[in-house]
Amino acid sequence: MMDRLDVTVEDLKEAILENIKNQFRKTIDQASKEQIFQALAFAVRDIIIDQWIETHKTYDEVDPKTVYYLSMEFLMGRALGNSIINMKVDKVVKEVCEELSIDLNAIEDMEPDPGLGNGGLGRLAACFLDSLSTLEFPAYGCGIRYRYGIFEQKIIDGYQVERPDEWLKNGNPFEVRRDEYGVEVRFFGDVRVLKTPNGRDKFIQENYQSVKAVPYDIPIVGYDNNTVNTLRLWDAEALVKFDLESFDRGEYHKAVEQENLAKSIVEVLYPNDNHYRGKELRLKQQYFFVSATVQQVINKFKQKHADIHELPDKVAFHINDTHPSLTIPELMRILLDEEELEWEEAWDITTKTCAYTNHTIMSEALEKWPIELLSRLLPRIYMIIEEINRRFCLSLVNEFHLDKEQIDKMSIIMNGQIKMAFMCIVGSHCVNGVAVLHTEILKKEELKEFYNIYPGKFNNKTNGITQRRFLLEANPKLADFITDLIGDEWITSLTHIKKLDQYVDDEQEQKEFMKIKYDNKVRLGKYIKKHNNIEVDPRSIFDVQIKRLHEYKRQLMNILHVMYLYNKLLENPDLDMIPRTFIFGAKAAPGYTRAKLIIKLINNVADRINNDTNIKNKIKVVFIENYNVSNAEIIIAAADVSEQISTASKEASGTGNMKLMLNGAITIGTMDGANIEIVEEVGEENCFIFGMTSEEVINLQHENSYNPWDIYNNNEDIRKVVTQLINGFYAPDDPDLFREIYDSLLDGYGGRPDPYFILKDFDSYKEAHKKIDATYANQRKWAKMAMLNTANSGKFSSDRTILQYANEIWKLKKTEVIMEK
Ligand code: T68
Repeated sequence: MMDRLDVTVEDLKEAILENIKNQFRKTIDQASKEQIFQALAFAVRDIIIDQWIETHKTYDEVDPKTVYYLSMEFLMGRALGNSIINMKVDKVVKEVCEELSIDLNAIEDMEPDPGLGNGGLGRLAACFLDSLSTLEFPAYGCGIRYRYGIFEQKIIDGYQVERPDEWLKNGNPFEVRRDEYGVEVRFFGDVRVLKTPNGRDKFIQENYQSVKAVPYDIPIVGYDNNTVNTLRLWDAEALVKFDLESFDRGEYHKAVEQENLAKSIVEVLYPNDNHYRGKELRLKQQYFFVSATVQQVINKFKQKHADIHELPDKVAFHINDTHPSLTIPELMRILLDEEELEWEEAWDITTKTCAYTNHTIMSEALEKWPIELLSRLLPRIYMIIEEINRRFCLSLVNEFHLDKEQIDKMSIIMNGQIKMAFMCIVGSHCVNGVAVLHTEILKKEELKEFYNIYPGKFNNKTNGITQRRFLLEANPKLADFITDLIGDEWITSLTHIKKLDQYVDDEQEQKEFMKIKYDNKVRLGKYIKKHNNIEVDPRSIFDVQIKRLHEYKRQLMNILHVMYLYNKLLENPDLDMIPRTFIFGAKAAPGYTRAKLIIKLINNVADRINNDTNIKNKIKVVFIENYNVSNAEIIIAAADVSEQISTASKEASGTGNMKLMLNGAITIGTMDGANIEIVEEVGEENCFIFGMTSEEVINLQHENSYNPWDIYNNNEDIRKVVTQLINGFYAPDDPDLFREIYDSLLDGYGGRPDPYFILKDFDSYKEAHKKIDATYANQRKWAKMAMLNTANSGKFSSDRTILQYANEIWKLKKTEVIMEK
């Protein structure tokens, strides 16, 4: 057998055997699974490499405009299986594995899951890279090669315990170190201003510390084409390696300092999502990878172009949330201090080159760096930010005729802090939100003052996900089923999946669809048995909430509802209900104590319920340890119900909602983020929508009239559940264990009632769950609804999102790569 890349079974087999021999001095029978993984990964990399080289040769010749997607996070998930699928060598690989008696799944499980991200924002960046390559757009992902990614979560005695994620322990077969592209990045020191003979100010940074940034490139394989783009992750090294000269000059101290600086910068990913903590090291990380990227891009640009004014025609910098916002002053620094442009020209180039995506409206997530810190760490950058702000405030007076109060509200620098989102808006030509509702809230509430003066800058780009990883790879049975019915165009053009519509009433196809779901539930059941030692029944409803643990995402409301159901079953063990398996997967930020306590609560509830034989297995609760991209792929394929229950207005978009919908799970959700657009596509009758709208939430917040005690006093079911948090029902040895949660529901925070309105939405949540039960009883109805969810998920492909970014923001042209034979 031979495929379109001319990879034959014989060639691949030989490559694997050679790799095992040369790298490990073994035969295949002697090799460990880890070694076979390495051998296969290197063989696959060798197949990728020719297309990778050809892609960059093409870019070199065509010189197309290229996007540099700057992100502190890329939550890639495993590369091996994905590359095999995107290169369409999966059949060849399978055959080779059969011939060599290799269990491919077991081998794929040997690959560490590169977790260089926290959650939605990092995974979105990864989906975007897949779509950019598949759509043949010239692109780089630019980020940090963290030694340690997101921590590995252990559950010990019901508590989350964090372990370091040593993903690079055995090396990374997919990365290539590119020493030749190393650049220097400078921190600290002073800025001296010199007057040049022609009267210009020249700014010289002195007494600085510096590190060398060295890129490691990772290939991003497009689906069924020859495009292989690059994820460029920067590593830090000491610039002065204990050289004798510095010893002689008595600079031993400095050499050690630079060594430590380099080591610490790339050491670890900050494990907070939707939360800002003003840590110096975090700011160093941000400037480190931003400066390295911008410097290297300018170097490359200048090799081909004499006129720096053409930069916006060839380069787009995309700022993924404010974390890489220093792109703006760093580009200004290079244009002013190195290219010696005038401020106005430099500013024109910068704003035309940069665009910014906002991912949150929650105030605790907005980055505001203290002046003291930023000006000490990055003295020249701070001067530039001050000048950006001075000119911006001047324009508010002269162009927009605003008064002092209005200007104070909008000033980038205020009260000793620098507001990074404001700088991004001022310094970019384009600002986007990630779902229609989110963008509207930005324009009308959160950033309305900016929208008023720059209405043309704001636009929406609803998030998307890649169907290649989250259907084709994660759910091969459903993928085959779909392809058999309607062909395989959906793989690169997800709107075609709408053709499934014609089968949703077909009893035979409904049965087949449900059989596939059942098989996927059996697969997840085995995973749960292995990891949690819990038996789950694949005939029960698999009700799934998988996402970071955050109060606004309301895992607490979910578990309170489970507690309520359990109370009903204790009252009446014969209660007529379809058995339900509640599945949770969530990491809490290590410093977020309340989130960790909610994990403990879920696990205590699980323990009690799973071991209660009185309730006849009608409820099971499973907390899946260490939720990550790899186990997400197994969970998503097996879900019947998708919990998307954030307090309306708080979830910017959500993307898990899209992955689950695509796999035929039905959403129970609030009218928040992209849920609204999901409802629009699939119809409200094919979801279970409940709770306050964002308008109601925002109004109630403004009125400040919410009183959870009224609900508590008037609703017996709620009172019982809430009381169980403090009467030892779920913590007999320590009845006060969950008191903090009890207090948060009733008394809220520092005198303000619970801003997530859990008790307020509880009843309508409960009703929505009742409807789920009744609907599932009618298997044909359920099957139809589930199929309609899959059929109407076409809008939520990241291919659609990326096409919009490419056409409307970055102005990229598709650049086809043709392989020379
Ligand atoms: C998420 N944000 C949004 N942030 O919460 C989610 N934050 O609604 C949206 O779908 C997704 O972005 C993609 O747009 C995050 O995931 C973070 O992870 C994060 C990390 C560091 C600092 C702040």
